[in-house]
Amino acid sequence: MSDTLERLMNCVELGKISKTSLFPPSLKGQDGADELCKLALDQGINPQVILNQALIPGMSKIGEKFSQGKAFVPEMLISAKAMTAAMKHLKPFFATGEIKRNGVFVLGTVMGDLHDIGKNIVAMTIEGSGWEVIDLGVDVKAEKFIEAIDKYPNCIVGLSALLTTTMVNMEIIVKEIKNKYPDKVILVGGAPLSQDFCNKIGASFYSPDPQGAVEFLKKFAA
Ligand code: B1M
Repeated sequence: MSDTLERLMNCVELGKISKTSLFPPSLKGQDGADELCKLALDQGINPQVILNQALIPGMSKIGEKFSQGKAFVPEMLISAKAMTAAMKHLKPFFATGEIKRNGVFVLGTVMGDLHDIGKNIVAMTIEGSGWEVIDLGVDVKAEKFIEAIDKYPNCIVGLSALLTTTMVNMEIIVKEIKNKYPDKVILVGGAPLSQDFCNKIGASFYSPDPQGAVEFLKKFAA
Protein backbone atom coordinates (compact mmCIF):
# COMPACT_ATOMS: atom_id res chain seq x y z
CA MET A 1 0.00 0.00 0.00
CA SER A 2 1.25 3.54 -0.74
CA ASP A 3 2.58 5.61 2.13
CA THR A 4 -0.20 8.18 1.59
CA LEU A 5 -2.94 5.54 1.88
CA GLU A 6 -1.37 4.05 4.98
CA ARG A 7 -1.17 7.47 6.64
CA LEU A 8 -4.75 8.22 5.59
CA MET A 9 -5.97 4.94 7.09
CA ASN A 10 -4.19 5.76 10.35
CA CYS A 11 -5.72 9.24 10.41
CA VAL A 12 -9.23 7.78 10.14
CA GLU A 13 -8.52 5.16 12.79
CA LEU A 14 -6.93 7.70 15.15
CA GLY A 15 -9.34 10.55 14.43
CA LYS A 16 -6.86 13.01 12.92
CA ILE A 17 -9.22 15.26 10.98
CA SER A 18 -6.90 17.91 9.48
CA LYS A 19 -3.50 19.47 9.91
CA THR A 20 -4.87 22.02 12.38
CA SER A 21 -6.57 19.39 14.59
CA LEU A 22 -4.92 19.11 17.97
CA PHE A 23 -6.04 15.50 18.39
CA PRO A 24 -4.33 13.08 18.63
CA PRO A 25 -1.40 14.92 20.22
CA SER A 26 1.07 12.43 18.69
CA LEU A 27 0.15 13.72 15.18
CA LYS A 28 0.09 17.45 16.05
CA GLY A 29 1.12 19.60 13.06
CA GLN A 30 0.97 16.69 10.62
CA ASP A 31 -1.44 16.33 7.72
CA GLY A 32 -4.83 14.83 8.60
CA ALA A 33 -7.47 12.88 6.72
CA ASP A 34 -8.55 16.05 4.90
CA GLU A 35 -5.13 16.85 3.41
CA LEU A 36 -4.09 13.23 2.84
CA CYS A 37 -7.21 12.32 0.91
CA LYS A 38 -6.68 15.31 -1.36
CA LEU A 39 -3.00 14.35 -1.71
CA ALA A 40 -3.94 10.78 -2.64
CA LEU A 41 -6.22 12.10 -5.41
CA ASP A 42 -3.49 14.50 -6.59
CA GLN A 43 -1.11 11.53 -6.74
CA GLY A 44 -3.56 9.90 -9.14
CA ILE A 45 -4.76 7.19 -6.77
CA ASN A 46 -8.17 5.89 -7.85
CA PRO A 47 -10.97 7.14 -5.55
CA GLN A 48 -12.35 3.60 -5.18
CA VAL A 49 -8.90 2.45 -4.01
CA ILE A 50 -8.74 5.34 -1.53
CA LEU A 51 -12.13 4.32 -0.16
CA ASN A 52 -11.47 0.57 -0.07
CA GLN A 53 -7.86 0.54 1.03
CA ALA A 54 -7.66 3.50 3.41
CA LEU A 55 -10.98 4.92 4.59
CA ILE A 56 -12.99 1.73 5.06
CA PRO A 57 -10.15 -0.17 6.76
CA GLY A 58 -9.54 2.85 9.05
CA MET A 59 -13.20 2.91 10.11
CA SER A 60 -13.26 -0.89 10.42
CA LYS A 61 -10.28 -0.79 12.76
CA ILE A 62 -11.88 1.73 15.11
CA GLY A 63 -15.22 -0.12 14.82
CA GLU A 64 -13.57 -3.40 15.81
CA LYS A 65 -11.81 -1.74 18.75
CA PHE A 66 -15.17 -0.29 19.82
CA SER A 67 -16.85 -3.70 19.61
CA GLN A 68 -14.05 -5.16 21.75
CA GLY A 69 -14.35 -2.39 24.37
CA LYS A 70 -10.90 -1.01 23.41
CA ALA A 71 -12.26 2.29 22.03
CA PHE A 72 -15.14 4.45 23.18
CA VAL A 73 -17.78 6.79 21.77
CA PRO A 74 -15.57 9.93 21.60
CA GLU A 75 -12.99 8.01 19.56
CA MET A 76 -15.72 6.70 17.24
CA LEU A 77 -17.10 10.20 16.78
CA ILE A 78 -13.73 11.74 16.01
CA SER A 79 -12.88 8.92 13.59
CA ALA A 80 -16.23 9.49 11.93
CA LYS A 81 -15.35 13.20 11.58
CA ALA A 82 -11.98 12.34 10.04
CA MET A 83 -13.73 9.99 7.64
CA THR A 84 -16.24 12.73 6.74
CA ALA A 85 -13.40 15.20 6.09
CA ALA A 86 -11.83 12.72 3.66
CA MET A 87 -15.15 11.68 2.11
CA LYS A 88 -15.93 15.24 1.03
CA HIS A 89 -13.10 14.94 -1.53
CA LEU A 90 -14.54 11.65 -2.83
CA LYS A 91 -18.19 12.80 -2.96
CA PRO A 92 -17.91 14.19 -6.53
CA PHE A 93 -16.72 10.76 -7.74
CA PHE A 94 -19.69 9.04 -6.07
CA ALA A 95 -21.98 11.51 -7.79
CA THR A 96 -20.52 10.73 -11.21
CA GLY A 97 -20.77 6.99 -10.61
CA GLU A 98 -17.00 6.52 -10.75
CA ILE A 99 -17.28 4.71 -7.45
CA LYS A 100 -19.60 1.73 -7.39
CA ARG A 101 -22.01 1.69 -4.43
CA ASN A 102 -22.99 -1.53 -2.69
CA GLY A 103 -26.61 -0.44 -2.53
CA VAL A 104 -28.93 2.00 -0.76
CA PHE A 105 -29.42 2.00 3.00
CA VAL A 106 -32.39 4.03 4.29
CA LEU A 107 -31.87 4.99 7.93
CA GLY A 108 -33.74 6.94 10.59
CA THR A 109 -34.40 7.32 14.29
CA VAL A 110 -37.96 6.20 14.94
CA MET A 111 -40.88 8.51 15.64
CA GLY A 112 -40.90 10.14 19.07
CA ASP A 113 -37.13 9.73 19.43
CA LEU A 114 -34.71 12.61 18.98
CA HIS A 115 -31.44 10.81 19.74
CA ASP A 116 -29.21 10.91 16.69
CA ILE A 117 -25.60 10.62 17.79
CA GLY A 118 -25.50 6.83 17.50
CA LYS A 119 -27.61 6.88 14.33
CA ASN A 120 -25.20 9.36 12.75
CA ILE A 121 -22.24 7.13 13.57
CA VAL A 122 -24.06 4.18 12.02
CA ALA A 123 -24.81 6.33 8.93
CA MET A 124 -21.20 7.39 8.49
CA THR A 125 -19.82 3.91 9.13
CA ILE A 126 -22.17 2.36 6.62
CA GLU A 127 -21.53 5.10 4.10
CA GLY A 128 -17.84 4.48 4.68
CA SER A 129 -18.33 0.81 3.88
CA GLY A 130 -19.55 1.73 0.40
CA TRP A 131 -23.33 2.15 0.74
CA GLU A 132 -25.38 5.15 -0.30
CA VAL A 133 -27.10 6.23 2.92
CA ILE A 134 -30.43 8.04 2.80
CA ASP A 135 -30.61 9.53 6.27
CA LEU A 136 -34.21 10.44 7.12
CA GLY A 137 -33.18 12.07 10.40
CA VAL A 138 -34.94 11.77 13.75
CA ASP A 139 -38.58 11.35 14.79
CA VAL A 140 -39.30 9.47 11.57
CA LYS A 141 -42.80 8.09 11.04
CA ALA A 142 -43.62 4.88 9.16
CA GLU A 143 -45.00 6.84 6.18
CA LYS A 144 -41.65 8.56 5.65
CA PHE A 145 -39.81 5.22 5.66
CA ILE A 146 -42.36 3.82 3.21
CA GLU A 147 -41.99 6.86 0.92
CA ALA A 148 -38.23 6.26 0.88
CA ILE A 149 -38.73 2.56 0.11
CA ASP A 150 -41.11 3.48 -2.72
CA LYS A 151 -38.31 5.62 -4.13
CA TYR A 152 -35.51 3.04 -3.52
CA PRO A 153 -37.30 -0.34 -3.81
CA ASN A 154 -34.09 -2.39 -3.41
CA CYS A 155 -32.92 -0.58 -0.31
CA ILE A 156 -32.17 -2.10 3.07
CA VAL A 157 -33.85 -0.23 5.94
CA GLY A 158 -32.27 0.68 9.28
CA LEU A 159 -34.18 1.83 12.37
CA SER A 160 -32.59 3.30 15.48
CA ALA A 161 -34.24 3.81 18.90
CA LEU A 162 -32.71 4.95 22.18
CA LEU A 163 -35.76 5.05 24.44
CA THR A 164 -37.75 2.17 25.86
CA THR A 165 -40.83 4.26 25.07
CA THR A 166 -39.94 4.56 21.37
CA MET A 167 -39.11 0.86 20.98
CA VAL A 168 -42.89 0.47 20.78
CA ASN A 169 -42.90 2.83 17.80
CA MET A 170 -40.17 0.75 16.18
CA GLU A 171 -42.51 -2.23 16.31
CA ILE A 172 -45.30 -0.19 14.67
CA ILE A 173 -42.94 0.99 11.91
CA VAL A 174 -41.68 -2.54 11.19
CA LYS A 175 -45.30 -3.79 10.94
CA GLU A 176 -46.33 -0.96 8.60
CA ILE A 177 -43.31 -1.48 6.35
CA LYS A 178 -43.92 -5.26 6.27
CA ASN A 179 -47.59 -4.67 5.42
CA LYS A 180 -46.56 -3.03 2.18
CA TYR A 181 -43.21 -4.74 1.65
CA PRO A 182 -43.35 -8.19 3.36
CA ASP A 183 -39.83 -9.17 2.28
CA LYS A 184 -38.12 -5.90 3.14
CA VAL A 185 -34.88 -6.42 5.04
CA ILE A 186 -34.96 -4.29 8.19
CA LEU A 187 -31.99 -3.84 10.47
CA VAL A 188 -32.59 -2.46 13.98
CA GLY A 189 -30.26 -1.05 16.61
CA GLY A 190 -29.99 1.22 19.63
CA ALA A 191 -28.93 0.87 23.25
CA PRO A 192 -32.16 -0.52 24.78
CA LEU A 193 -32.75 -3.15 22.06
CA SER A 194 -31.98 -6.86 22.20
CA GLN A 195 -32.03 -9.84 19.87
CA ASP A 196 -35.24 -11.02 21.58
CA PHE A 197 -36.91 -7.70 20.84
CA CYS A 198 -35.77 -7.86 17.22
CA ASN A 199 -37.28 -11.35 16.87
CA LYS A 200 -40.49 -10.26 18.59
CA ILE A 201 -41.14 -7.32 16.24
CA GLY A 202 -40.24 -9.28 13.10
CA ALA A 203 -37.18 -7.26 12.10
CA SER A 204 -34.52 -9.03 10.06
CA PHE A 205 -31.42 -8.36 12.11
CA TYR A 206 -30.29 -6.66 15.30
CA SER A 207 -26.87 -5.11 15.66
CA PRO A 208 -25.69 -3.55 18.88
CA ASP A 209 -23.05 -1.52 17.03
CA PRO A 210 -22.24 -0.03 13.60
CA GLN A 211 -19.63 -2.67 12.80
CA GLY A 212 -22.20 -5.46 13.18
CA ALA A 213 -24.45 -3.56 10.79
CA VAL A 214 -21.64 -3.30 8.25
CA GLU A 215 -20.95 -7.05 8.53
CA PHE A 216 -24.65 -7.86 8.07
CA LEU A 217 -24.92 -5.60 5.01
CA LYS A 218 -22.02 -7.39 3.27
CA LYS A 219 -24.45 -10.21 2.42
CA PHE A 220 -26.55 -7.79 0.37
CA ALA A 221 -23.81 -5.86 -1.43
CA ALA A 222 -24.49 -5.54 -5.15
CO1 B1M B 1 -31.52 11.01 26.29
N1 B1M B 1 -31.89 9.35 27.22
N2 B1M B 1 -33.34 11.59 26.61
N3 B1M B 1 -30.95 12.61 25.45
N4 B1M B 1 -29.78 10.35 26.39
C1 B1M B 1 -30.85 8.35 27.23
C2 B1M B 1 -30.98 7.42 26.05
C3 B1M B 1 -31.12 7.64 28.62
C4 B1M B 1 -30.58 6.20 28.67
C5 B1M B 1 -30.51 8.50 29.74
C6 B1M B 1 -30.75 7.87 31.10
O1 B1M B 1 -31.82 7.98 31.64
N5 B1M B 1 -29.76 7.21 31.65
C7 B1M B 1 -32.66 7.74 28.74
C8 B1M B 1 -33.46 6.61 28.13
C9 B1M B 1 -34.03 5.69 29.18
C10 B1M B 1 -34.76 4.61 28.48
O2 B1M B 1 -35.77 4.84 27.88
N6 B1M B 1 -34.22 3.42 28.57
C11 B1M B 1 -32.91 9.07 28.05
C12 B1M B 1 -34.04 9.87 28.22
C13 B1M B 1 -35.03 9.37 29.27
C14 B1M B 1 -34.27 11.05 27.51
C15 B1M B 1 -35.42 12.00 27.61
C16 B1M B 1 -36.81 11.34 27.75
C17 B1M B 1 -35.12 12.91 28.79
C18 B1M B 1 -36.25 13.87 29.14
O3 B1M B 1 -36.53 14.75 28.40
N7 B1M B 1 -36.86 13.61 30.29
C19 B1M B 1 -35.32 12.83 26.33
C20 B1M B 1 -36.11 12.19 25.19
C21 B1M B 1 -36.11 13.08 23.98
C22 B1M B 1 -36.67 12.32 22.80
O4 B1M B 1 -35.94 11.62 22.16
N8 B1M B 1 -37.96 12.46 22.56
C23 B1M B 1 -33.86 12.74 26.07
C24 B1M B 1 -33.14 13.72 25.39
C25 B1M B 1 -31.80 13.67 25.14
C26 B1M B 1 -31.00 14.80 24.52
C27 B1M B 1 -31.75 15.57 23.44
C28 B1M B 1 -30.61 15.78 25.63
C29 B1M B 1 -29.69 14.08 24.07
C30 B1M B 1 -29.76 13.61 22.60
C31 B1M B 1 -28.96 14.49 21.69
C32 B1M B 1 -28.82 13.86 20.33
O5 B1M B 1 -28.86 12.68 20.13
N9 B1M B 1 -28.62 14.74 19.36
C33 B1M B 1 -29.71 12.87 24.96
C34 B1M B 1 -28.57 12.07 25.20
C35 B1M B 1 -27.26 12.58 24.64
C36 B1M B 1 -28.64 10.87 25.91
C37 B1M B 1 -27.49 9.98 26.37
C38 B1M B 1 -26.77 10.73 27.50
C39 B1M B 1 -26.48 9.61 25.32
C40 B1M B 1 -27.07 8.92 24.07
C41 B1M B 1 -25.96 8.79 23.06
O6 B1M B 1 -25.83 9.61 22.16
N10 B1M B 1 -25.09 7.81 23.24
C42 B1M B 1 -28.26 8.70 26.85
C43 B1M B 1 -27.63 8.07 28.07
C44 B1M B 1 -26.48 7.17 27.71
O7 B1M B 1 -26.54 6.46 26.71
N11 B1M B 1 -25.48 7.19 28.51
C45 B1M B 1 -29.65 9.15 26.95
C46 B1M B 1 -23.91 7.64 22.40
C47 B1M B 1 -24.26 6.89 21.13
C48 B1M B 1 -23.01 6.76 20.28
O8 B1M B 1 -24.69 5.59 21.47
O9 B1M B 1 -27.02 6.09 20.67
O10 B1M B 1 -26.48 3.91 21.89
P1 B1M B 1 -26.08 5.00 20.95
O11 B1M B 1 -25.74 4.36 19.56
C49 B1M B 1 -24.86 3.28 19.44
C50 B1M B 1 -25.56 1.91 19.50
O12 B1M B 1 -26.74 1.91 20.23
C51 B1M B 1 -25.70 1.51 18.08
O13 B1M B 1 -24.57 2.10 17.46
C52 B1M B 1 -24.33 3.38 18.04
C53 B1M B 1 -22.85 3.67 18.00
O14 B1M B 1 -22.16 2.72 18.76
N12 B1M B 1 -26.87 1.90 17.32
C54 B1M B 1 -27.24 1.19 16.23
C55 B1M B 1 -27.70 2.94 17.45
N13 B1M B 1 -28.60 2.93 16.50
C56 B1M B 1 -28.34 1.87 15.71
C57 B1M B 1 -28.97 1.41 14.55
C58 B1M B 1 -28.46 0.27 13.94
C59 B1M B 1 -27.37 -0.40 14.47
C60 B1M B 1 -26.75 0.05 15.62
O15 B1M B 1 -28.95 -0.24 12.82
C61 B1M B 1 -29.99 0.42 12.15
